[in-house]
Amino acid sequence: MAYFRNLDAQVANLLGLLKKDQRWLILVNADPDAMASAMALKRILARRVTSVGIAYVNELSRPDNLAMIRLLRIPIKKLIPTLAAQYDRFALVDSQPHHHPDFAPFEFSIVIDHHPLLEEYPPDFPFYEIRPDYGSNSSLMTEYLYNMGLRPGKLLATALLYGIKTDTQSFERDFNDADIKAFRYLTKFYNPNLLHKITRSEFRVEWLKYFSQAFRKMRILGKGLTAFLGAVDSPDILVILADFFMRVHGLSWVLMSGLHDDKLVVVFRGDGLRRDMGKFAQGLFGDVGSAGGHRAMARAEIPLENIGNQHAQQFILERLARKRKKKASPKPAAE
Ligand SMILES: [Mn+2]
Repeated sequence: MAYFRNLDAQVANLLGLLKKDQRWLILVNADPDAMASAMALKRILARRVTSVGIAYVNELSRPDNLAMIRLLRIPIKKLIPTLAAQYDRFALVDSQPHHHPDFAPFEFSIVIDHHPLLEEYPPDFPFYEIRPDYGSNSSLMTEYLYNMGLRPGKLLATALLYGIKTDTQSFERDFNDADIKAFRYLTKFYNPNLLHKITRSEFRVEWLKYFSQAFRKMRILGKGLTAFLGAVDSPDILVILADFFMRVHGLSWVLMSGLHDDKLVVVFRGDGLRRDMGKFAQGLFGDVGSAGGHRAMARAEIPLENIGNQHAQQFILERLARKRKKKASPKPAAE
């Protein structure tokens, strides 16, 4: 019994598309799983065609993504028309063409993905494999490498392992047996120090000033923590900080707020066990702005004109206090 499922028929179809004089460009909406998948496909295409490039369509700013590109030497470039003009065949991994407007102009010969299939976008490509039951596209690519007798080198194995790790949130989210098998298989080839370095690249130097602000301004309210940061360069920093403080033992919810684009942005994070953050956000700010989300994460955005002359921090604290008082006071006895 082979370790992975047999892909002889698919591999024959895939190889049937390749010709020596072709120049292939692999497109991605870059995240770790997509970049690892592109590296794997490049490995498959290399030496069978004239050249293989990798291009991304989104903004790349997450530190772990940047660390991955640098440490695993991923030759990825921003997609621009002059770059696309150098290629005559196009492939897409970890995405489908309707996922991003910049994919629309291309005619894809290969699509390998694990996102859901939508009825209104039936796949119609010379080669495709779309498997929504897979937790990560990297697992799918690992199966292809294995079936083609291609042993992943240290850098590729580390990339694929990180792809599986991020997409399955270290197997805390949906995954199947192939994801587990691929993960175990790749551990024979990867470099643990590289993986550790990429995993721990979580913050940017420019963000550290916000950490010191948050430590100075934070208030503990029972099992919760809140901090108002004033103006922030990007609301993303509120998300980073909220996730960071959720790692403190004993806290069950965190509320990080700041001002951006004439709005008060409030990011909610919870442990998903007690309070429902979506309802919490709705109850606190639903009357003055957009507010909502899931059990463990939510967000509110309040136009500053809805706050009036009040200081934003005061506005939040008063609403929190009102909520706590309401919760603490016993129900009035029936008359
Ligand atoms: Mn993916």
